Amino acid sequence: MENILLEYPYKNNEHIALVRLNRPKVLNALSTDLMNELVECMLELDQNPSVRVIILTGNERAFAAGADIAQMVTASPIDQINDNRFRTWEMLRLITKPIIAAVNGFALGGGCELAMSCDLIIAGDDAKFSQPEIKIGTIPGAGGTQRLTRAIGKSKAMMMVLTGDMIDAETACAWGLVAKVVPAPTLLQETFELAKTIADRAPVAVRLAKEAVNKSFEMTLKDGMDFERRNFYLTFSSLDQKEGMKAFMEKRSPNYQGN
Ligand code: CO8
Repeated sequence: MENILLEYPYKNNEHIALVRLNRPKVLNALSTDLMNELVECMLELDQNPSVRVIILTGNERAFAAGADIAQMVTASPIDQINDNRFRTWEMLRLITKPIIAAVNGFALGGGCELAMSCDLIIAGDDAKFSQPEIKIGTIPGAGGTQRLTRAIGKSKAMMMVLTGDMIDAETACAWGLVAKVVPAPTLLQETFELAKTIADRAPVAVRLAKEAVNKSFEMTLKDGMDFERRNFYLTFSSLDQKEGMKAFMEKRSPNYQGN
């Protein structure tokens, strides 16, 4: 893999993997090759029973400055259909383990959309978010008009999508796009601490909870409540639920095995 780097186990923690976008010369522009490698890596990590949380990051300057414009500049719609590049983006939805986007620097266009495809975003205080496609004569294509609108509401999403202008990390947090802002140099350490906390929770329940929250984007409230109830019942078939409640009653820490 040339375009991404995998650190696993991350900081000697076998439950946590760090995936780094690695095209620094072009601010991690998301080429087809990069997206293919990213999805392949994510699917493998999802299959690894030891991995409980995945961190996705870029570098200090950029999480990712968007889809690779060089690949699109002369592309026809048919080229894009044949390239089938959205297939990889769709496949990210198959990952069952939590993915935390750790964003320093630019998260623009497809970069912002990739961060939003993760389960939550932690931002360094120098992070910048935008959907700048309008400035280059197109519109978001990987969820920018949909996920952003759900995250920050119609009026603010319209402002971002129609102007293409950037917002800073504090604004992104105040608007609900980002879960937490931390000093940029501490981004990976802070994200690691969060990942460890999630990795300490019952893994089966974590997966079912992720699935249920994501369903809230796709279902009516009634259907979502039904879905949640079924996943709630399902947790009672796990040994981890027995261990979690027993440990509480015995006033000790639970020891979850992920089954
Ligand atoms: N694609 C290709 N190359 C890029 C990209 C990009 N998105 N962004 C930056 N680069 C390259 C630059 O061309 C430059 O290369 P070189 O050194 O060879 O000239 C290098 O990265 C460094 O960039 P700059 O010199 O421009 O650095 P600055 O600090 O001056 O500016 C910016 C940084 C503001 C981030 C600027 O680079 C910029 O505006 N980049 C483009 C941002 C953009 O428009 N992104 C949206 C792209 S379209 C998109 O994402 C649609 C998604 C659709 C779904 C995905 C389908 C696959």
